[in-house]
Amino acid sequence: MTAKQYNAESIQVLEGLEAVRKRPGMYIGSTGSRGLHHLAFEIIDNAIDEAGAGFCDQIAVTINIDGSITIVDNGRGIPVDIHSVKKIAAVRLAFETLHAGGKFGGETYKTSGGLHGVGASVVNALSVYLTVDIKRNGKLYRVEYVNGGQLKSDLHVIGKKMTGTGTSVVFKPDPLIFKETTVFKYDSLRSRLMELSFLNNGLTILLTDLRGETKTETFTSKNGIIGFVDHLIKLSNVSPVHKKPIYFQGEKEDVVVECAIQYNDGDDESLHSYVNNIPTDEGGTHESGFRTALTKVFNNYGRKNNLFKKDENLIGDDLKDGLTCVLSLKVKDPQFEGQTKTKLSNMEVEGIVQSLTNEGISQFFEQNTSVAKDVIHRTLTTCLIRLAAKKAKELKKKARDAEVKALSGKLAACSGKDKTRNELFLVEGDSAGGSAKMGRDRRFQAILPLRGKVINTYRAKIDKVLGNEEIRSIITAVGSGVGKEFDLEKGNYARVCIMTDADIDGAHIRCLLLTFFYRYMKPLILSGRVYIAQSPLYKVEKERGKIIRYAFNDPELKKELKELGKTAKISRYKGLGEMNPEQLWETTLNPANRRMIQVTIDDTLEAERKLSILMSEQVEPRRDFLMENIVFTDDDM
Ligand code: 0RA
Repeated sequence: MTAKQYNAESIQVLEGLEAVRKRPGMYIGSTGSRGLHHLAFEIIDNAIDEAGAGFCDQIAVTINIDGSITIVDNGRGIPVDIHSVKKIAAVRLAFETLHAGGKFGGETYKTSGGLHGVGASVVNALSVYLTVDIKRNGKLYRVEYVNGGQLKSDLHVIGKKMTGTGTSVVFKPDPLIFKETTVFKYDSLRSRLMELSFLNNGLTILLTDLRGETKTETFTSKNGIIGFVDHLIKLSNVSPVHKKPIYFQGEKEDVVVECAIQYNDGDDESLHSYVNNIPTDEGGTHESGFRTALTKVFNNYGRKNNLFKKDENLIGDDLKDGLTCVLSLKVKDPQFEGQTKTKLSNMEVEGIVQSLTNEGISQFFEQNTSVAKDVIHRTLTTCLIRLAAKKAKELKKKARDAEVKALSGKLAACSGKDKTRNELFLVEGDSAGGSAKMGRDRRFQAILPLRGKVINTYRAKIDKVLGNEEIRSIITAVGSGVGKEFDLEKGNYARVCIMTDADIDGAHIRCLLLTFFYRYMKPLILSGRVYIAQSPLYKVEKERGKIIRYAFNDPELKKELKELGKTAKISRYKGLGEMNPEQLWETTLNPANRRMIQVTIDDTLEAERKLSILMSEQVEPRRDFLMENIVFTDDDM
């Protein structure tokens, strides 16, 4: 640059671009790999805008050996005429001035993309070199910059008698700015370029990588966003439920809407929305207007054509399962909000999209009745599944409520709410149950009398087990559920105590209950919450009841008799029912005196073996086991 070019204008330009170099993050988000690719997308988006305006149908992106990148389009060529006020070429204004008043002068394009719309000057400011070649007016022009936007050669003609028009921009990101990496990733460029080719019908995009072995791909979508939907469906391994995709486009108050929809047999929703080619991952007003209209149109069509039974009605969620959709908008002055600034917030867009969608799909359905039927049936399936699940849930709740109600007639609940203290006693028989109800400490002890025979759960099928009334009462009272769904956390009690008579029937019932817990509520045993209540076998009285002692077994009885002497008249309890409430409290319920045995399983395999002997249908091994392991008194025999 010669000294005379340093006028006030060029000093201003350099100050502007210097600001970008000082705080690049402010302009491109980050100086990592993402920011690096933003540079390329910024230039690509300018070419896309030229295509969107209808003047360009080919864009070529080439990653060069030196790490620079070239973007060529066959558009009109950036204007080269001298600006009347600024006295420099228009192309120079675009590459040297920050926020050059929209893209290349305000009203040129109806809508324009650009990731941040920061402009070509930011790319220039962050490059070690940047060259623009323009074919226009039959000439080839060139302007060159180095070291962050410093003019190396002003716009000059390098070729004459040229045919065609277009623009080529080549730049190499500055490693002083992009310290992490200056390497363009082929795949990052590839996926965005493919997306752009789908979004801009009729546009062909070439991607070439000259680093290493030359690689080239061409992206052309003759079907626009219909091709996009097709591509998405093929990627996700599902099958469409109708052959022809739903498609409509429309324009209202300067908002252009284009949409393609295809329903498939999958469960997921895949909705991709764009505003001016920018993905709106967080949705926004356009998506909500679209969904509202979609639900309304489907319901109207279904009802009008008698596809619904009278109380059937689709809700928004019913339309999501199996939906693959691309919604692309062109909006003049898009406003973005949200975490990642990808949520459209223009309020006027909601109603516009809603009415265009309404019209577009209604019309499409009218002309494609078999597609309409297939689509409505697909969404109706989701609707019916939702209604069935709701009904099942209601029935389940109803059944549970009935169970709790039935139980309330049997269970004497405790008044305290402390689940870490409360105890449930499963008591054999109604009369002992009655005494226990009266004798307990009702603040923390609950009593469930067991009336009938408890089912043998060792061999019975699960539905039979769960159909047994006594078992159901126990499950409901314990409150943790059963089997695979057992959840210890949900339980109502810190202890579940089995309280049966000290005879062979009592032993049998105890065995059946333990088998049930072992099979269907194993964590209850493993967490040490199952107990066996011990009640005394003998009462030893002296001096007309002034002295009362209890013996839990024969050795204890002998000991008491030794202490109290021969005059003590002895009584043997035949069952729990013979004890009055006070005695039952004193001997069996009162935590201060009672002798409870905690049920443990030291060896689950051994427990399995014992259970199989006890519960087997073969009588012999069971009798042998019982004879070996249970001590009977004379009365039992
Ligand atoms: C404004 C006006 C005209 C062309 C362009 C912008 C333009 C910009 C870019 C950026 C990349 N490629 C581009 N191609 C064209 C021309 C207006 C006219 O010819 O009348």
